[in-house]
Amino acid sequence: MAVTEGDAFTALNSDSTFHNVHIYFDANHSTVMNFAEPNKGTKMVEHVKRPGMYQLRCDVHPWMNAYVYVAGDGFATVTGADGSYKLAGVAPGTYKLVMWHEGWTTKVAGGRPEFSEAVQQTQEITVTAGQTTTANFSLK
Ligand SMILES: [Cu+2]
Repeated sequence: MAVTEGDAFTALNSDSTFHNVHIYFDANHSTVMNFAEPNKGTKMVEHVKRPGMYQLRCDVHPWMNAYVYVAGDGFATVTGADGSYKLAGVAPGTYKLVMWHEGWTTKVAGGRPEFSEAVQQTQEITVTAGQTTTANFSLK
């Protein structure tokens, strides 16, 4: 998911089993917080204060893994199932557009599936007033 700096995101345990939400700042893999959700209905609400990519893991269930991107400039989105995306309300100007995709090949290390390195691509784009700018990325 993608959020903006200062936004809150919620992790709700909807299962009748113990989970925890272990949040790492992805740039240096340091722990930001580690929150136990022992019961169904336990909820963690986190206000993210530092832009960047965060990885969320459950230490109980090694296959449970997610990423949250915190946009410092207020512009971020997640693609739809068909890969399309839209960023609205961008002021005219020239920008660096970054596409990030988590790794999709796995190997098992210590009982936890480890994904390959994320893929990141960058394009310089120019947004013109009253026009739609198109920028496509290709993953191979
Ligand atoms: Cu879990």
